[in-house]
Amino acid sequence: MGTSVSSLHITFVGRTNVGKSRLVDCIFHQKNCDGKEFPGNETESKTESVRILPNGEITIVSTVIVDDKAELDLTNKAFFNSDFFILVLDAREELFNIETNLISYFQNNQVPFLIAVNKIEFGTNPHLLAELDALEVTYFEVSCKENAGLESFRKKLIHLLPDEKKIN
Ligand SMILES: Nc1nc2c(ncn2[C@@H]2O[C@H](COP(=O)(O)OP(=O)(O)OP(=O)(O)O)[C@@H](O)[C@H]2O)c(=O)[nH]1
Ligand SMILES: [Mg+2]
Repeated sequence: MGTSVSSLHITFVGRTNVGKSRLVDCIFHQKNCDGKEFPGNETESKTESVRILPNGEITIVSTVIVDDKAELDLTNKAFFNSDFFILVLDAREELFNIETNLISYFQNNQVPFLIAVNKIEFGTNPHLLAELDALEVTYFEVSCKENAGLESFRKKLIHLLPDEKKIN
């Protein structure tokens, strides 16, 4: 049984256009995973409050954009202050340095994180999966557009949330 705390902060991080905002919608608002088009393409990182479970406490969810030239900025306290990270990848791509560096950072600092490999209806790049396997990370293959893999992803996320912050 967890104590109820209102400060859980989850950060969705990934390149622009990978589907971070849509994944937030699917996981927390249970919308926009219905095959319809979704406008997408914001240009700024943002933060909102959601309820992760019915009657749950407020959870803060941020989406943070990284690009291929981004460096891992360890002085960015606001970013690293998060309780849980979700790295969102496009199933057609391979890892960029920033993503590999983020994964190493999470692993070396025992930061809880999950990886969502999104847009799998286009086919998944076998090199990407080989890279993820080599790094021994847990990843979920999902499609926000086709509503695939999202329920298992959501269950795993809730299961992995830090114990002391877990919602009753
Ligand atoms: N085909 C397909 N399109 C998707 C999927 N998930 C998201 N999209 C589309 O990809 C585009 C970008 O989605 P967003 O959720 O806005 O991506 P984002 O990572 O938040 O983008 P930024 O905020 O610009 O960094 C939108 O047109 C979405 O509808 C998916 O699983 N399949
Ligand atoms: Mg977005």
